[in-house]
Amino acid sequence: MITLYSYRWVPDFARGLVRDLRVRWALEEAGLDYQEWLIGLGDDQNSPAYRACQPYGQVPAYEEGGLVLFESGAIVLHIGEKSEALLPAEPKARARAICWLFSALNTIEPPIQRLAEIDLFHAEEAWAQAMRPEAEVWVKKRLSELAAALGDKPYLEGEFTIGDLMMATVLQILRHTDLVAGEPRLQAYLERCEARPAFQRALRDQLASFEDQAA
Ligand SMILES: N[C@@H](CCC(=O)N[C@@H](CS)C(=O)NCC(=O)O)C(=O)O
Repeated sequence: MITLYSYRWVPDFARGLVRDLRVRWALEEAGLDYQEWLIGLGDDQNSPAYRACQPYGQVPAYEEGGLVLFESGAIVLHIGEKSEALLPAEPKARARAICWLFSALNTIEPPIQRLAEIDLFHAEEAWAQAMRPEAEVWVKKRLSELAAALGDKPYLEGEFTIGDLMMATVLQILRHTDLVAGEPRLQAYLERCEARPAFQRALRDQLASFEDQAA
């Protein structure tokens, strides 16, 4: 049985964004069952047992038959290798899908994460207010370039892959802004990804895990 480590509770602004959602979504697309192992912020993250799974005390972590993985990109790639619903079998198409997975994590997520940290954690601080305009310029530049690469295709390579899964979850980090809406093709792309039944199940289950604990 696959075990997915995620948080028992997070503040409202993070619900639906915590990166275990990427893993839940991949598992749903692949049709694989899993069990949740919910950890608390603080002591559980810092316990030696959890650090053995995830060296930085973050989520997600993943265990399957004695294999322990961390980093959402590595986990989603591992799941992708089990299902052509996520990674095409044809070698060039497969390599392109992996290319987009890395692009989401290495080129698109860093400027988006920087802007989100300014807005969500440091909005009142002078250094953040000074940096924000430049941070937004970089996000807009990358979104515009991404929209151009997407063009009129439904997904980045035509068919849905792990590259789209990761890109959509990265774009979601901007949900507190109107920056994605500023690129209508990207907005439609994100809505297309989010309309997938597998995404809806993954989101429902992440949110339910928080609600269960609050009950
Ligand atoms: N690069 C990691 C980032 C994981 C990450 O940032 N997880 C957040 C939740 S979305 C977390 O656990 N933050 C708490 C911390 O860093 O201590 C991945 O993609 O898995």
